[in-house]
Amino acid sequence: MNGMRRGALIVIEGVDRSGKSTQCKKLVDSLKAMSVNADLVRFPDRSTHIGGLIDKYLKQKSHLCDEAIHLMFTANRWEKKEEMERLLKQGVTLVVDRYSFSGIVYSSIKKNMKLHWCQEPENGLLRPDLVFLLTLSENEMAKRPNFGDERYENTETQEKVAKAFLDMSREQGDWEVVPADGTIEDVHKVLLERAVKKIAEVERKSIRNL
Ligand code: DGP
Ligand code: NA
Ligand code: NA
Repeated sequence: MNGMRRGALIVIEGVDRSGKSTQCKKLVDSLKAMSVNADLVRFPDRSTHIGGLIDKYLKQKSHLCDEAIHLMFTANRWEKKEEMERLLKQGVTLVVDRYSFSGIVYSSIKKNMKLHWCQEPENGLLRPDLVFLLTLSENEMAKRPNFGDERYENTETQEKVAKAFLDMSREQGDWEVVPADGTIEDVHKVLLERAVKKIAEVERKSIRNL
């Protein structure tokens, strides 16, 4: 590497309504306030052509078979890879609202979709330096019933998603499971502290792939 410090790739994962989007925004804001160069990325990115197809699928305005939509979500990450890598190399820390792990989890809980098959097209995307998995207790999940009308927004799916994320967290390094029942501020403090440490740790390390 040249003398430049690279940014860190930090991902936040979790079930719907676990507070990911709120925490991602707060993390970026706090990092910026500390003069850390940081940016928010979110998946799916519904603003691209592929993202538009995903949006229609999620709003149940179109049908796609499980394999086809899986590859759409993956392609939506691939189409951002070059830009993300360029920003990281320029020293920008990226805070990412959902990533490949959502891709693998939301697909592999479907009947006839094998975990290995779901994992394969994610290989070669940028490997996060740190993944926060926000978890909710069953009690707290029941208290956040404000589902919208989108495809996966139902209790049965979300329970499967929560379990699949936890199973996945046991097999990976660089994951931090963060109980997210607490207040927005409490959760934020934990994320900020870990993120700041990680940013310093990886600034001279090379960027890896999944
Ligand atoms: P969000 O905008 O974060 O609320 O995500 C929209 C929905 O899409 C949410 O229910 C989770 C789901 N989702 C996110 N990423 C993927 C993915 O890569 N694959 C699949 N199948 N679903 C995903
Ligand atoms: Na959602
Ligand atoms: Na399956």
